[in-house]
Amino acid sequence: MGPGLWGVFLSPYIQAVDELKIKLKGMRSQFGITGSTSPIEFVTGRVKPLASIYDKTLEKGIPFEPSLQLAAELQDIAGLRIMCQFVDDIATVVELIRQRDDMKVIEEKDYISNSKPSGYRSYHIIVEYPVETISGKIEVLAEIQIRTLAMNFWASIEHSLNYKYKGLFPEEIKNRLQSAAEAAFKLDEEMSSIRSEIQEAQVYFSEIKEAVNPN
Ligand code: 0O2
Repeated sequence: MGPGLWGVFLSPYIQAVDELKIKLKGMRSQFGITGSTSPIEFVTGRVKPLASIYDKTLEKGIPFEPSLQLAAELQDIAGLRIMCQFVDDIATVVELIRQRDDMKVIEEKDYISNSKPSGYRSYHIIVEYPVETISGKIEVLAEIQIRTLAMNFWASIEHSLNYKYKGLFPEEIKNRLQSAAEAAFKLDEEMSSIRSEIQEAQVYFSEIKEAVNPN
């Protein structure tokens, strides 16, 4: 397979990630405009690198070539991530996504109620998203991961260690990661319990900012 074919195969995914990033960031700014606190802290997006696509095809035992099978089995070639301050914000964001009619929810995976054995916590939504191309409409799958800042902190560190140790953690690191996951969970609980105080402070500071700089 030459790179040309991969370029053609991946281009609607690039388009989907670009569009979805704008749309999800748009949700965040709309909360800002209406003066309410946003359940979205920040949004990131990426197209899965070819090397990771390759690793996934080995894992799944499918051919490494641009195909309908690959598009159906790798549901996170287009990947979006939404970070929230509080655990409760995740349900709000999930509902906002379910209500949209520019994307269709295909599947939801709740790794918050059921965390992975690694300690990973996050809420995943697979959506079908239509991309308009010069040769017509293409429906692509995209994975939206919704998590708190604490869940994201843990996952990004675990992800880079995973890369370093190729998934084979020494026992001590594995145990430390599990206790770090527990600490992140406790941090989320603590933050939720003082949520109202934090939000009152945020409204107070944004009013001061507004008064000082009305534009
Ligand atoms: P990357 O580098 O983020 O792209 P699948 O592997 O997709 O067939 P599954 O379990 O149905 O199997 O998919 P899942 O778990 O819903 O989504 C996989 C993605 O979730 C991963 O993508 C990670 O982004 C994230 N994830 C899942 N488990 C863990 C974990 O234990 N630690 C961390 N840090 N992230 C996790 P990739 O392709 O594995 O990696």
